[in-house]
Amino acid sequence: MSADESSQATALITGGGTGIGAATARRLAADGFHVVIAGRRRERLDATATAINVDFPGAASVIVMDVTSDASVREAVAGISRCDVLVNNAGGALGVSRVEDGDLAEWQRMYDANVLGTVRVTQVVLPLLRRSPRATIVNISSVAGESVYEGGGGYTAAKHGTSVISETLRLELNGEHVRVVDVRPGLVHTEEFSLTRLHGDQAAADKVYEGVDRPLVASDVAECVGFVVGLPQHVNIDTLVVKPVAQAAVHKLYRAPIDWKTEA
Ligand code: 8X3
Repeated sequence: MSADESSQATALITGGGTGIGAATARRLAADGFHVVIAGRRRERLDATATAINVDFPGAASVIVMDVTSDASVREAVAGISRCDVLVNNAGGALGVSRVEDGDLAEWQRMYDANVLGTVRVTQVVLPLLRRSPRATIVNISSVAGESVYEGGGGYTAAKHGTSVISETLRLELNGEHVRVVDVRPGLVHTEEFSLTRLHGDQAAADKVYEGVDRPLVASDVAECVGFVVGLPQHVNIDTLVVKPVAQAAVHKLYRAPIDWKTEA
């Protein structure tokens, strides 16, 4: 990062190459942040940064980071001299098996990314955040961090872990100026979430959203992140649960058209 960039408020977004992470990077860039987009896949990171830089010249840079690796996180964060906002977004779901036949390797990977990844990045970035008057940690959890459903055990266990970290950290940082926000989205139609969870089965991934009139999209969640970050520093939204209107509860999904009384 150049000297110029370090004078600008900076947001680090993990899992920033696609989906909610990429949309959040775009939203925070629009709000005047320099956004450091972190993730494993350089091509995706570059494509996202390039698109953001077209609209907000110079706003985005990329950093290759695997949140499941101590060395990778340390090396990546060593290249950052300023961080005002950390968005721990990297994570995701693998599989929909029942507890009795869940693939423990998948459970392990979900725990590593959603739980330990969040902790690992937070530990390394916290010293930078503490120097910022806008210090904010936004953890992207899920409604799976507060509810459970059949076939969701591995993911719900991991996301409960993510949410519990937010709650614990907020207690531990009490007395400091650092905000800790847990964002819990429900059904969000992104390119990769369900496809990854369902091991690349596009037809099965499409079925997740079938008939749902206006599931959330990544930019809806990004809007929520922009909102919580943009509030005055003394205002901490502890938990922000956001679902599409069609999803009244994690298992209550309306799969038919809704009369919106207005154009889409
Ligand atoms: C994704 C929401 O309902 O698939 O975080 O668990 S759900």
